[in-house]
Amino acid sequence: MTINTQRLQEAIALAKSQPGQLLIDGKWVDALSGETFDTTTPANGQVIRAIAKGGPADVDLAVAAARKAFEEGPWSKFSPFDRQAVLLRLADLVEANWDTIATMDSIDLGNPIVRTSAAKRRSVGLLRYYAGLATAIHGDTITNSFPGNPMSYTLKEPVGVVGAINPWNGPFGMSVWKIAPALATGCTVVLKPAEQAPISPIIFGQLCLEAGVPPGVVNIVSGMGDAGAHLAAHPDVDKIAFTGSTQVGQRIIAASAGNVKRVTLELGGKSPNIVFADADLDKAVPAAAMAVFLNSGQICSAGTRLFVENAIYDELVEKLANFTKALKVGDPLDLATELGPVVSQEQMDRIMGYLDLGREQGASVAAGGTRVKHGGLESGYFIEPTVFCNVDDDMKIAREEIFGPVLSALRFSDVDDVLKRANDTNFGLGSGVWTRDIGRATYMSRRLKAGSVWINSYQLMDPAVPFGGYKMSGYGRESGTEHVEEFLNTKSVWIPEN
Ligand code: TXE
Repeated sequence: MTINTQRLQEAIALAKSQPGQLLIDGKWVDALSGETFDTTTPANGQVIRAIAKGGPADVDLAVAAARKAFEEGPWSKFSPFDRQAVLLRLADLVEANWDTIATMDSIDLGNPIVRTSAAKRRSVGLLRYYAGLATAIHGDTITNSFPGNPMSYTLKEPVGVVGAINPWNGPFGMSVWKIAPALATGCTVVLKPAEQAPISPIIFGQLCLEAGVPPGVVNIVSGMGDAGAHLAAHPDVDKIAFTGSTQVGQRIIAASAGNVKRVTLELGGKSPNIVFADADLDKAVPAAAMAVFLNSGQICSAGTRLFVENAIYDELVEKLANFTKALKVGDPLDLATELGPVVSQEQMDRIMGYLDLGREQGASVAAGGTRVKHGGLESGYFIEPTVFCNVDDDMKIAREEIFGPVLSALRFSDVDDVLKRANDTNFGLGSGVWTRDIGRATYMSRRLKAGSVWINSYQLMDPAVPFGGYKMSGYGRESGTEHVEEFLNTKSVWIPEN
C-alpha cells in the first residue's frame, strides 16, 4: 500500500492553514527567540510545517498569563455553570472540526485515519463528561467530636496554575484529557505538547478561544524538553500533570520539589495479558493482537506480555501469527490501513534495536520482525507488526517498554505462577485476563498489580472510569470523579456557634 502523495499534499496544505504559533494570554505569538522547528510526517519523512519553538522565557510569559487569569481575570468569576457552558461549546466545536483534527493526527503521528476518526467519540465525550462534573463539585459537612459540635465543613478549591506536559502518542485526545478537567475545576493551564506531534494541540487552543475560554486560561507553548523542564520547576506553577516516559517522570518529581507542586504522572508500562485454555480464542486472538498493535504499539497500556496457557500455546501463537500477517500496514490517510508508521526515525531505530535483541536472546519470530522496505513505504517509519514466541521472562523484550508493534508470547501452566510472573515488573498500568471461569477472573483481578484489569477485553476506556498506574507507571488517576479531585484542594472550615 503506497503513500498517496496528492492526498498527503492536501493534508499538509490544510496543516499549513492552521495556527502554528504559541498561544499566550489569548494571543498567537512567535517564540521570543524567533525560533521554529519542523514537524514531519512519519509516512515519508516530509516536513509538514514549521511550529514556533517556545523555550523557558516563553513558559515564563505563559505562566504569568495563567496566574493573572486565575487570580484576577474573568475566569475566577465564572460560576461552575459558566464553565460548564464553555466546555459544552468546546465539545460542539471539537465535534464540528473533527475531520481536520483527525487528518492532522494521522499525518503528524501516523495513526490510521480510521482510528483518528473514531477517536472523536472519546474527545467529545471527555469534554461533555467534565462539563457535567463542573457543576457537581462539592465539599462535605462533617460531624466532629468537639463539645458544642462546632460546624465543620470542607470547600473544594481549584489548585491554581496547572502545567500539562504531553507525549506524542495521542496528541489531541491527551490535550483534552489534561485541559478539560482543569477547566471544569476553575484552574488555568499551560500546555507543553510533544515536539513530535504539535499540530492538533495548537488547534485545540484555537477552539478554546472560539468557545469563549478567556485569555490566559489556556496557554500553549510548543517546544522541546527544556520548555517542559522549566514548567516542571517553575515556582508559580501549582500542579504538573504529565504523561510520558518514566525517566522524565522521575525528573519531573525532582523538579517539582522546589515549591512542592502537586504532581500526577501517567508513565510507561509492560502490561500482561493472560489467556487461559478455556478462553474464547476467536475473541481473544484479535483482541490480544490489537492490544499491542493499535497505534503501532505506541500506547502506554499495550498488552505486550502475552501469557498463554501451555495447552493452547502453539494453537494460539499460530492463530495470532496468521491474524498479524493479514494486518494492512500503510498510508495513514488510507481508509483501509490498520497500522501506520511509528512516530519518528528515533522511535523506529529504538524498536529495530529491540527486534535484534529479541532474536539475539533466543526468541523466535512468528510474524513480522522487520522494517517495511517495499511497496512505496521505504522512506517512512513502517515496522511490520511482530509476534515473538518462545520468549522467557528475563529477555529484554519481555522486561522493557518497546513502544512499538512488538508482542511477546510467553508460556505458563499454573495460575499462581503466572500471577507472580505477571506482577514481576516495575510497571503496573494495564492487564488482561481471558477465561470463561468467573471465579478465576475475580481471583486474578484482585491480585494483578495494575491500575486497570480487562476481563475478556482489552483497552476499554471511558471518561467516567478512572485510569492510571501502580508502581513506576505513575500516580494519580485520569478520568472519573477522581480525576477532578487531582485539580482541587480541600479546605476545612470550622465555625463554633459562639
Ligand atoms: O518521551 P518523553 P519520548 C515512553 C515510551 C517511549 C519513551 C520515549 O517508552 O519510547 O517514553 O518517548 C517532555 N522535563 N513513552 O522521548 O521524553 C517532552 O518534550 C519536562 C510512554 O517522547 O517522556 C514531551 O512533551 N518535560 C508514554 C514529554 O515530556 C520533558 C508516552 C514526553 O517526552 C523533559 C510517550 C523534562 N526534563 C512515551 N524532557 C505513555 N505513558 O503513554 C522531555 N520532556
